[in-house]
Amino acid sequence: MATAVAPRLYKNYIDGDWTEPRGSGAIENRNPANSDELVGMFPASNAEDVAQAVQAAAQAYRNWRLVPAPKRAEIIFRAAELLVRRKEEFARDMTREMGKVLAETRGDVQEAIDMTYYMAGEGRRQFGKTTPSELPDKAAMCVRQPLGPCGLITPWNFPMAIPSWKLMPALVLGNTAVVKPAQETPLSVYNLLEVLNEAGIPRGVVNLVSGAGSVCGQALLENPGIKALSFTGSTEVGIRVSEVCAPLLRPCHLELGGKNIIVVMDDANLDLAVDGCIWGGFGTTGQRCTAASRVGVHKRIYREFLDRFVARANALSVGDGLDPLTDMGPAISRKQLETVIKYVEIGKAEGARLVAGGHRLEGGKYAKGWFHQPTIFADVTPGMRIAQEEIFGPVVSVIPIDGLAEGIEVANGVPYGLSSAIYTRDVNAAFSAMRDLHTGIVYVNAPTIGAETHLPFGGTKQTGNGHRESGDAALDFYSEWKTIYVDYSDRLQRAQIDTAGQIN
Ligand code: UN1
Repeated sequence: MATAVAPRLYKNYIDGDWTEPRGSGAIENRNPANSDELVGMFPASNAEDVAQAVQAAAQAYRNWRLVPAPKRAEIIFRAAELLVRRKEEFARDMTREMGKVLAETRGDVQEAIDMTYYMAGEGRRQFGKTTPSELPDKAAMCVRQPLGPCGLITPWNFPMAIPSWKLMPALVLGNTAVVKPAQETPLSVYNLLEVLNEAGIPRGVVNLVSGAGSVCGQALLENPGIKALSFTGSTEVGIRVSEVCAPLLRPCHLELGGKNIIVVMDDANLDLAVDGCIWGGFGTTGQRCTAASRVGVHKRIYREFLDRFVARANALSVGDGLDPLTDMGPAISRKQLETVIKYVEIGKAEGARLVAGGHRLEGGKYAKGWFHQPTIFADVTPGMRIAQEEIFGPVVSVIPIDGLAEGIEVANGVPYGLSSAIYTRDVNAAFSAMRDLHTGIVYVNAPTIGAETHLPFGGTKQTGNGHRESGDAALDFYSEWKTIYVDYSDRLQRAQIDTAGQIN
């Protein structure tokens, strides 16, 4: 049944006010588990809205950069406390707009809480360096300084966690920000900004403009007032983002695709490995950049592993993420579901053996949503498209391997390098894998998902452009070093030329 009450109309958040968009029209936010449910109507912001938000961020930057970092941190700390208080409400909102199960949306809000507390702590840890100068009566030091208004373009799969990864380090360092959320999941970013507002963030320090990537995202990207840009999304769009940033010489952080693998060795604890492959492959309906979309299994245990893996996948309960009995929710959209269906066809045509799932779920409780069965292909060869390309859905390719060397070769033989994992009880194999897996994140005896906020997050090769977010690595992206020399000798001292400080 269609919603009877008028849907709530959301606004942008610009210069401390919930602001009517200038762009005409609005974008529907519908529940992917039930397309009849309209979660809300969100602004279809245009370049004018974006310009207004960037202007507010530029204006606010003048004062915010001068607020002492521990004071900035107090506001961020209060925001974390408000997130704790509203966790359940925000998790429910997120399941309704994004589809993943409640346990996972609670985890997503928790990840935002963790990052917010962590960055609040950083407010009292903005240590620079001091070092003796090579000349007498001269001091030398360096301090972090903020960059200015940052443009943050965030994805739909971690609708609150990833925006917090970008926002909190930017803010604590004294930057201001304009956030453009994915058009599928603006409500979670709206909720995040609501708590920052309530926590007392000054006007203009954070701004939110909702809209389509092609209009609103593009305008944010092209606005010269933006001094640093962070984008999480596809490799294809990421390349375009970096092309726009390059001639502006604007720092740009990209977090892009993945084709992550779990390598299961013949000495692995098989129950543990199967648990990990189910969680890594089908958690978040496979819609994580870190999802384990490939599993490389040692030939000696291949059959046994496959039997157990298939049985567990078939037993997963697919449905509405708000139902506590659901293990796996829908795809985010019809388009994403169509991509999954397309790749299942590709896999079959390539000669991979379909051993679980393979179909869209329709009718009954599935009639109004974008549901797909957990799907496993066996006997996949490493060069097949289903083993090379990011699918972003519940499809796992199982590849037989004959030992560690081949496992690592297969693992590294893809264009991406985000996350990888190995299950083994052999310490030599584990340490070799830790050294040789060419990914930004490596797990031993745990699946490819589950990164924690206080460590660097990001990947090699086509997964990014060398930067990392999360952890203290985030501080490096959202600041630049300023080196300061103070000469208190009262005379001209020439570095590298004068030798007054020399012994002898
Ligand atoms: C993503 O998939 O884009 O490590 C982020 C994880 C989560 C974050 C995933 N903490 O799986």
